Amino acid sequence: MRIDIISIFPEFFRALDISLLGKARQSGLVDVRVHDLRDATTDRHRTVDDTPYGGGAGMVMKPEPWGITLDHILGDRSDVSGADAASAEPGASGREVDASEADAPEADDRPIVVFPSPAGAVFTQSTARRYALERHLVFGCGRYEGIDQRVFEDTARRARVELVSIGDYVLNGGEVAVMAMIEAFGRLIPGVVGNPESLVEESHEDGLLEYPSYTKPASWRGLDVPEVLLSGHHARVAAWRREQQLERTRRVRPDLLPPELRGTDGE
Ligand code: 6GU
Repeated sequence: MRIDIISIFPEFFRALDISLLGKARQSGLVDVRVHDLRDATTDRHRTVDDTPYGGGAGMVMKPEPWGITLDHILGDRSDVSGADAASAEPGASGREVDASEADAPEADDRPIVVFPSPAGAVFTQSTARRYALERHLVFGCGRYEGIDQRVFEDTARRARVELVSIGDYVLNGGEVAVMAMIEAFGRLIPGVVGNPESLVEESHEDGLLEYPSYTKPASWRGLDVPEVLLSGHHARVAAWRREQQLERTRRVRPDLLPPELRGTDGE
């Protein structure tokens, strides 16, 4: 998988050299390239922002450095310029298509360009599963009050554009959000985690929160590991864990449960 990241704080992503994804990069499974948006500026001050048309507080990121950087990452625009880009779809190009191809349009293999934004759709485990199977992801980290809207429109001419939020709170920029997203989907890339079974038993994969875990010693500071876990009775352990998952999810995240499992005595 190839991952490109555009940011005015490229040093931020040095953390990707370590840990799980660092190993995946060394093994050649993942190719991460970080781009400094300011490298695409031409003025002495390497300006990436300007005042908003129509007035208002804050600054808006200028379109030109974004266009130059995205052109570099996505390739030049020869495939969409000239001929009408909107008609560049299977069957509209004048070449012959057989019936099966015309009936079932092929999967969209264009890169996904993700713009982290509190105004985006919320990133979930299902988004992570989807990204983990992509061939090429690009992350465009905005700062200030946002990016000139035309950048999204121009990018959508040659890529799948997604505005994505990591939750209902406001960050100063997209960098931390992108790190969170990469951490979530990176471990789901086939081959990155040694034991794929460790992925299926955790929070959110089955729609419930994780059950509590214990290790030795069996008694610590007067606190005992639940008896059932010492029993060696696999069916009873599995039932206890399921009950714990349900209880925990009911208490802290009832919104994750289907209504019939929700109960009435939440906190
Ligand atoms: Cl993706 N970006 C910013 N700036 N703030 C956020 C966010 C993203 N997700 C939640 N808050």
